[in-house]
Amino acid sequence: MLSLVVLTAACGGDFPQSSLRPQSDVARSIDDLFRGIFWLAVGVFVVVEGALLVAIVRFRERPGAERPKPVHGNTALEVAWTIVPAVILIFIGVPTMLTLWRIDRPPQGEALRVEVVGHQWWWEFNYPDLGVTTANELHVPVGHTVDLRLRSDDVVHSFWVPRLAGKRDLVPGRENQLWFTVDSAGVYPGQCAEFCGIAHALMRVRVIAEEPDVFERWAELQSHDAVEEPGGEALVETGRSIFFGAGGCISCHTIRGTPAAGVLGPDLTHVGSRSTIGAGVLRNTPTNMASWVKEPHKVKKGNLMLDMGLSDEQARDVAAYLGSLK
Ligand code: HEC
Ligand SMILES: [Cu+2]
Repeated sequence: MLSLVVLTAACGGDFPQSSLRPQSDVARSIDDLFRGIFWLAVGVFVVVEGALLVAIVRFRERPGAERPKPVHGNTALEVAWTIVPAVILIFIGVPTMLTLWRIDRPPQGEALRVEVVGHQWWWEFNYPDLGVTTANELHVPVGHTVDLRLRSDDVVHSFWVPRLAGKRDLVPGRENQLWFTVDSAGVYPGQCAEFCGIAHALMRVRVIAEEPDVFERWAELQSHDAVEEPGGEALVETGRSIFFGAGGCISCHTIRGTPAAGVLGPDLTHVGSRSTIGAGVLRNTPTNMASWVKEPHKVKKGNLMLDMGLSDEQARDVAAYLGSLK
């Protein structure tokens, strides 16, 4: 009894990354397929194990019983156990192929195009029709199909948000496609699902699904250049001058509307509006931002950002500047 309690305790909870709680059209068709095959398998299990139990009980050896007659060469039996599994395979194969074709064809109707670029170890998202570039947090409108075009900048990665779709690889030199339509607003976590180097386990992604009007407001804000309000807070001012000067940050990062145009790291134009830092390893708070810019490798081992040797004060000021980029 106690062990049962312990065992089933693992089954409670929210399961934000369970493919058994689908939240999109594509995820649901995969889940339907899974459930159909699962119940078919349960049927096969019950029949086979039932027959086994009957055989064990009815035909077990009894004192004085005759030796049983061998079934070798029984044509009817052999034909039956060839045909029955073939029929079962048809019941598995046909729905599987239909589902694969359905999710493999291009999205039907209007779809929002997003280019997804995999980098060691973060995600770049470009919305070519909206003029938006962001990282690690993919905003999508609820009820609208999104058409993801996936590429890689370095090695093979795999985009996997279990509640929204199956895995899709990002392969250098080719473009893959993945689409889905999210059912309801919420945050759907996922992660890279193809080993891609030392920080692979820390290459997380969040899909933030919003009602269309909320999404439109977000896209509108994100499409603007960074707002460099003159005469901001003193910390922000100092932070900005470190970012564009001694910090050396502009060799790798872009802040649209400023001279910063580096492309090795995530676009930071609106980094203050993201909820996490470093592909989901930290919540985006001033303190966390300061520890990230001061010692990125303490936070995320092996990542490709350079430690620019900032002091605690400099890191705090740069964090204040980045936090102001909403
Ligand atoms: C050698 C190139 C390089 C330099 C120089 C560099 N960075 Fe980065 N930065 C990166 C890379 C690559 C990442 C992505 C790390 C990851 O998540 O794996 C990153 C990530 C970040 C992030 C997190 C962004 C997000 O959305 O998760 C911030 C903030 C940041 N850098 C700020 C800075 C600041 C401030 C400086 C200057 C002190 C700086 N960077 C210097 C390459 C660089
Ligand atoms: Cu990976």
